[in-house]
Amino acid sequence: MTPGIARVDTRLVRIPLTRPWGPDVRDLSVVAVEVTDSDGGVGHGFSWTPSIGARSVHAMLDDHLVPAALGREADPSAWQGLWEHVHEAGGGGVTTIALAGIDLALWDLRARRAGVGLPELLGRRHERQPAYGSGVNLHYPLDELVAQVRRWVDAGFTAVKVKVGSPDPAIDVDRLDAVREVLGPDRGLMIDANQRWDVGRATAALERLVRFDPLWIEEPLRADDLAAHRELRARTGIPIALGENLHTVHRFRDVLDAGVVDVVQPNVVRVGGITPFLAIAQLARERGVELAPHLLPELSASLAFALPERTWIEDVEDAAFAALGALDDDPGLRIVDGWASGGPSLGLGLRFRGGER
Ligand code: SMN
Ligand code: MG
Repeated sequence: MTPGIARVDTRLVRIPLTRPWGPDVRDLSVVAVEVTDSDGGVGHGFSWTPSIGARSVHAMLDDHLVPAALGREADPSAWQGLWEHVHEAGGGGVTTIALAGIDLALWDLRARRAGVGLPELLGRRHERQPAYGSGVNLHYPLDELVAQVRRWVDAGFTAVKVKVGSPDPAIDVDRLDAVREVLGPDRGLMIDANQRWDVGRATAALERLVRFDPLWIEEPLRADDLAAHRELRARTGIPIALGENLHTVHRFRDVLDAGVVDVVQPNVVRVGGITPFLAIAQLARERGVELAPHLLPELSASLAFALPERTWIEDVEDAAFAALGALDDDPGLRIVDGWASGGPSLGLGLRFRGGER
């Protein structure tokens, strides 16, 4: 019989970024979640939010999810009941980000009980997956952007992602000119507008940026606006990537049904953990749409090693938890010459240092 959830501890951890993501984004926040089962087994998970809502996520856990979790089976099958319990506060967002902490801890516990790392628990199919260099760099002056792209080329990446959506679209053209020159014609270039455009601006911008041959345009529009995506889909042939701001399998189904997305990018924490992430990956596979997990390379790679398809891993420069010194031990992920390999030998391999209750 599966043991029950006997105890859940949560800690808010602030992690300074060595390379800030903007003038007001100088650290990341994680809520570390530790689940103890009735046999004394311990699983480690986390919720994550870069700049908005860390204390809300912490409170959602402590006030609602932890009390509702106690006594349930210490197994990821607890997910649906916990989601229904907090749904009144929203089907996705703070609720799912918080729920991820418990879901990840329960997967960690399952892998620890089995004595294996997450890729092996899920059934490893790949020793390596391709990784791309990525940066939160719209605020970088041109010389810093070019230097960053040089570092990625020197590190062996065959594809990189840069931000677009400058107030003056001519600036994006100048920046991509400089980036393409460093990359040469054969390396892949992804561009990410982080929801900054409306349909008119996106159409005009993409007409000018199409000559840089982007592998995808990411979040050209507000992620919530399905009608706008339908319009833009009819106006550009550039593949559209989105998903880092969708929170449920239902919203992923909506964008897939509408035919407006070429690459789906669930963030494993924002969607509520591994349980819903696997359902979204399955759905994308059924629809023949590419999957590229958003951020969190240590965890995303563990999942990608067990998926049947080739899957891009996003490596935001100097932002991996291990590189930021946030972890108790080495999660085992290696990113070398544009390939992610390795992975944790036990559980998720992600136990965070420090933090406050
Ligand atoms: C991004 C989003 C949130 C935090 C860092 C970076 C970005 C990406 O949109 O896709 O990398
Ligand atoms: Mg993005």
